[in-house]
Amino acid sequence: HSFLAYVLLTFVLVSCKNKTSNHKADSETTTKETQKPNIVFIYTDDLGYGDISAYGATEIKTPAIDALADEGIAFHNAYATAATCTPSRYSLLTGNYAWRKKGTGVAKGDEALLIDTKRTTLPSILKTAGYKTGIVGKWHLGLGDKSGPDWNGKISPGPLEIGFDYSYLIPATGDRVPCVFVENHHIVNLDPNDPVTVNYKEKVGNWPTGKENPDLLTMKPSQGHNNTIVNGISRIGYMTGGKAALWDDETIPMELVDKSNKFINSNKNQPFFLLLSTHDIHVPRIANKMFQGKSGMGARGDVILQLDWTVNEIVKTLKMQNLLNNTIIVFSSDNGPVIDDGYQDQARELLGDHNPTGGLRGGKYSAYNGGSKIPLIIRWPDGKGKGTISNALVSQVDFLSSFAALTGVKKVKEDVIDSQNSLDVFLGDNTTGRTAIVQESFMGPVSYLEGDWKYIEPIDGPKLVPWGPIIETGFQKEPQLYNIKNDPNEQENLASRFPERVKDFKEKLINLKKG
Ligand code: NG6
Ligand code: CA
Repeated sequence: HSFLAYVLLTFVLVSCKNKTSNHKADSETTTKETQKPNIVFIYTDDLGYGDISAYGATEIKTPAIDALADEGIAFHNAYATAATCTPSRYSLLTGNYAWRKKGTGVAKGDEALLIDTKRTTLPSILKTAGYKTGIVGKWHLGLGDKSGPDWNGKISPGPLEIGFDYSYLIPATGDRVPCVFVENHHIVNLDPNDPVTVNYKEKVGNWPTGKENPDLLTMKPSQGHNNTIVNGISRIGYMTGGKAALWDDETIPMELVDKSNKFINSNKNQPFFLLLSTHDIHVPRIANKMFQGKSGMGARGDVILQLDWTVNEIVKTLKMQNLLNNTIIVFSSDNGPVIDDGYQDQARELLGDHNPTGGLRGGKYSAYNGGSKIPLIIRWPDGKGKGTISNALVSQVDFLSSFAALTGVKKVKEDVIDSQNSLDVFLGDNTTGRTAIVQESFMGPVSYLEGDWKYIEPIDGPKLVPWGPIIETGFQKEPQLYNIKNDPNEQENLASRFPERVKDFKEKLINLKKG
């Protein structure tokens, strides 16, 4: 009756289903007993490998997230495909590395949809397998056709055109305009007499900006972020209009939990896939009153507690609906951590002994492991792998093919190049994992990681992220080679001692890039 029974019976069932359709009672029982497992994927923003107590943080407690690790498998050698949001999300949803497609760096807030609607996607695969598919939260993959989103009309194409049945979105990021939610094809609460205008080149309308009216700010920017002020916070990009539709920064997580709960409740009688893509812990870090000052670590710590609250709320809902024993919960992050990401929120001053990367070199944006090595927890129904740690090499790009296999989709189309079926790894049965993975840094070098070794391609550029978060980029004129088993913090460049390996990895990367 369980999830495991589902896995075993999947193929038997597929072949029996047609034959037994005249035995209605039988087939109903069978379907009920072996209903495909729901998937709730909690995708957090900028949460580092060292940011949660389940991964060794001692200065902050994240009990709800830790419970997922206690009841599931915690992966300690897991990677997002990139060190920023847009490319990592592109990979998760398409099963391909984002560097294969131009223009998939950090997307503007009025970018056109970056995923080709004809492409195979994670939600389209699950839809084929009979799932109801929903996304709630941050999108940041562009909306609309090549002229961009029609904010006051039908905003399309978007998630609904690439395989989601339902969407409730922060269109780009919390720090980018427009500061409104988009439900399916429309801005929520938009008054037609007060249309929204968005511009990423020049000021529109007469709303104050951070640059002209710093006196009006409740939180000042440290880098950029000095365009239109919404709720006392100046953002990236200019907007005017849509007053009734503006979100309230302090209740974004509650809004996202509410929409997630509604999606779960209304789809509980059939398999569903929910991608809950949190705003936390991205900037601007505006914790709800419940969490303000609670971490003792300033806003960045407070929104980690708030994220933990979100996880707890979702688990509570699944429990209440009796769905926990047939739901897979995945918890991960889109890229590594950053301390000062553009607002003076005292993240650095109040950090204390907390180490967001868990000691890894670099951070968000970086080619070093701090950029894309992230926490990944999978809680399987029926306690599969309960409480274990896996050191298998895994990449988020593999969820597409692995969930295809899990849900009985036999063939994934050829437009999916990079996603591999790693289901046995995600289940904890295979402890080796992938042979190799590729990592993308922000406007910088791409790395190739195989076994214990990591190669960073030589590209000249600034050593530190130029606008000021104090993070090493990974740019270097010379090739870099690290033994990440003996030297997990990538301190000793061994490239000149192992020229053969450098040559081999360089060629493998060239071949991979050919596709
Ligand atoms: C950067 C922003 C940063 C953040 C990032 C995207 C500045 C100075 N910095 O350009 O605050 O928004 O883009 O983050 O503007 S991500 O997690 O969505 O990739
Ligand atoms: Ca991010």
